[in-house]
Amino acid sequence: MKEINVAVTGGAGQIAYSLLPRLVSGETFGKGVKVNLRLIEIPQVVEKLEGTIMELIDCGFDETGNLLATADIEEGVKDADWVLLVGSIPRGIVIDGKKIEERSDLLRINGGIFTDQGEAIGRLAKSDCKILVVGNPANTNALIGMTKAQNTGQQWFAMTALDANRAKAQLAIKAGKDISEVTNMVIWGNHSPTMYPDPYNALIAGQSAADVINDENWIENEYLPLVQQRGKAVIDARGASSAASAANAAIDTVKSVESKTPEGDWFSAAVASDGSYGIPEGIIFGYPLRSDGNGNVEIVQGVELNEFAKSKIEVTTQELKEEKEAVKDLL
Ligand code: NAX
Repeated sequence: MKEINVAVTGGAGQIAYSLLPRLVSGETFGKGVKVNLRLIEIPQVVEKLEGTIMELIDCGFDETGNLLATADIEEGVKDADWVLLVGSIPRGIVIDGKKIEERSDLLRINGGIFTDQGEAIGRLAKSDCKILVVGNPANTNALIGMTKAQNTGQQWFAMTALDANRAKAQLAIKAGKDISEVTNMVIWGNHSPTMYPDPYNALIAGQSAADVINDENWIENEYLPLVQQRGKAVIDARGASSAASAANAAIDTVKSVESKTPEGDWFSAAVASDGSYGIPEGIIFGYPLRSDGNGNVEIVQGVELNEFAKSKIEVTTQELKEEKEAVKDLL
């Protein structure tokens, strides 16, 4: 059986609890591929992972390979084919008597984590390793990790697939169509409330979703805030942040990278800007992407942006530039 090595940080967290079984069940990397899973946690929590490992064994999947729990990032990412960086410090945590509420404090604290993790990945993971950052602030964490990794064969992504799935679902509901008919969704920019979910280029049964819905007021004043604030709405309703849907989006992203993108479609994730669409280089930006199914992912070119889109993209670009400025000493 072919074997691959997959490392996941935040292994004892709530997203991981939904994510891990699906990584080793054959669903994500395919039937007949053994998945060796390394679960990485902070030292205070790493013992709990023994329970998670017991449960993964008890699932009895044919594709489950070696299972390892570690607090040592180097051991965790050595020879990794995929690294899913889920772990991070949440907003609201108290550190040294101070409640961490400001995005700038969050950026700095998490930035410190991603410095070490990025360096270890660059040095020890496989030279064609793919890295998906889920932990927030995902885009800027990915920027820090990628910068420290200094390994140009490796590919870094920040997750916007949850936003894209949310954005598709709301279009389908509004249009009264099946979600399977919604394609070509892209989340431009940052995984934050400034993101721009693009209903003009999204298609419903091959036609612009905005044309199908034909309600500009709804799109601009209801749809965008609904998608942008969906994470908060879930927290308010559930008393905890999105976990099953976030895990599902991480799996969607891995599958989208690993398999050939259907003709004419694209998928959504944030990658290092190469200047496409006038976005400055040196930030991790949500783009429409295509994969050839052999590990090569490219930014789709030539997507038309109307004035509304351009104004929204300007705002999210500005936010990413400011985030970069806030962590510039870590880069
Ligand atoms: P939890 O707080 O349940 O779990 C996080 C886990 O990470 C904890 O067990 C913690 O001990 C661990 N951790 C912290 N620092 C670590 C380190 N240096 N190395 C290894 N593990 C470490 O959070 P959960 O609900 O699982 O969410 C995880 C992250 O995903 C958060 O940052 C959250 O904001 C982010 N999200 C990102 C989304 C996206 O679309 N990109 C959506 C969902 C989610 O909000």
